[in-house]
Amino acid sequence: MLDKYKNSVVYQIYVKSFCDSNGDGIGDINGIRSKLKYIQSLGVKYIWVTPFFCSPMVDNGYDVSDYRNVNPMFGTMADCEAMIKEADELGIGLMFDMVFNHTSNQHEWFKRALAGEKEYMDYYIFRDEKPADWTASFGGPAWDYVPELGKWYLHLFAPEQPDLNWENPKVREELKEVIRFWKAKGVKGFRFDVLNLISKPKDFHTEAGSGTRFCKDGPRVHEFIRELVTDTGIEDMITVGEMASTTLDNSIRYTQPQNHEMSMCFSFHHLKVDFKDGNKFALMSPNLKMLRDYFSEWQEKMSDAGGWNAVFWCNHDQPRIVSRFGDEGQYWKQSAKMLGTFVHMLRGTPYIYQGEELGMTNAHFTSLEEYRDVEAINYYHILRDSGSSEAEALNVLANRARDNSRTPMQWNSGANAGFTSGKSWLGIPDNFKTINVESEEADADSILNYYRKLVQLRKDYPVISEGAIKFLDTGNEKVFAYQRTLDNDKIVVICNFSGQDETISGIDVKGSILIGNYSGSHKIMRPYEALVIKA
Ligand code: TEU
Ligand code: CA
Repeated sequence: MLDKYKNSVVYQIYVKSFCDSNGDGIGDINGIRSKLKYIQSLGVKYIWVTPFFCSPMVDNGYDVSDYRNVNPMFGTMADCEAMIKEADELGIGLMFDMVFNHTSNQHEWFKRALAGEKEYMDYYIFRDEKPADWTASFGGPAWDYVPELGKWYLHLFAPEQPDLNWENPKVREELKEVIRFWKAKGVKGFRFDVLNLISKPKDFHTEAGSGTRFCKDGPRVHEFIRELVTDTGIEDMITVGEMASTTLDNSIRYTQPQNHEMSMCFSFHHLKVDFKDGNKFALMSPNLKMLRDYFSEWQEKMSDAGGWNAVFWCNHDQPRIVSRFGDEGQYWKQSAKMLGTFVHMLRGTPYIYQGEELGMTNAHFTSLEEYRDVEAINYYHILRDSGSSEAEALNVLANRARDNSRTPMQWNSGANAGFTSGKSWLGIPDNFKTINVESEEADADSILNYYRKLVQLRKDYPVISEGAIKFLDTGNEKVFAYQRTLDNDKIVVICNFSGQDETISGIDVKGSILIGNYSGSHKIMRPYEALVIKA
């Protein structure tokens, strides 16, 4: 069953920013339907659609107020059913995004809890006393007081996102019903939001600190996931758990097929190598040694243990990778292709985030008013309150804000990049005039056409989809290399993560070039050069 995914690639769509079909400046389901043929042309097998369910949109849909109804902002249930059907006819399975760690505070369950109904108070995590001064992911306290009840409730994210109490069997049954509902409608897989936070510690740590840190990989997390998967019969579907700050040992357990938990999981250690002192909102250049060591350890040990990685650079929470680890200037095309090659030749299931296949960049916003994300706006004020100047705070946001990945998909060089005929909910970087689907379709050497080749190689070569992996020593910290082997087949992947010529040693492989981002091959690795050699 897992094998179905070993040669697949998943395309992630952030609904609000993909394509607007009705001119209100907001992406929607019918916009996705209008682009299904484009998505099919990439060669991907699944589409992960971020939440479009009823929500007050405090966290852009990750605050769900009704799991079984479509937010009118994005369309109707009929539109949703048509999207599932039309994608299926094109051989593409839909993966819906289940936010089961918390609901919106506008969910019926939380409203009834606030009204003092004991049954529904037990759907959430209320305490008479505040257990500790935990901080929430978006800043501020993680425990909020409800005077009418004389109790505190836990929210690891925004105050409008109260955490669900998974210890309560009624909560688990409610969520299983949601899965069964969408499975019956033909959904082919699920992404589970912050899945490793659902099992809270028996006794809440009293020390202060990040609430998430105290709740990750909790005591019953594996039991709860296995129960959710087996009771809803989704073992044979593609499932992926987003695992905030998880460990390698847990990732192995989450994804070993015999455990009936997830097909695969997202971990984020590779996207923290530019966090100064582990702080997302403190800038430093990426530590390439840490980056390589992370991939080497996780890829090899997950492979040895029979686990399975989701492999990716981008999503709707992360800055654009070409701006972050690549180059927006002279080596824009080469660096975007190198980053794509590095991920797509790895062992695991690759994810392409909308616009990554074009080399879309960060937003380059220059004022707070341009930002929309709750996390970005909160941290602007946190930075200013802790002494940063406006310019320093805006520079941090320009590099780290989640809005960077949420600017509209750039379809063409026309008004609003072809995203909407109205006023876009979020700004669009000026480079849409050259970085867009239409111009890259016309360029045989574009990043778009290079990504199409990467996706096809995974289908054509079992050594890529199934092979063992071993990282190689290049004698140069800025140049990563690994080999993939399967029976007598072997490929060697060499990627230069720097913008300079780099020499390597110790790698002497003869063979044909399967794919590369420069013509021919040289003794040295050119700036951001990627080379895949079929030995
Ligand atoms: O993200 C989980 C999470 O930890 C994010 O806060 C992310 O790691 C962080 O923003 C990176 O700096 C998931 C969803 O992907 C995110 O969009 C939601 O805001 C969050 O959960 C709460 O549902
Ligand atoms: Ca719309």
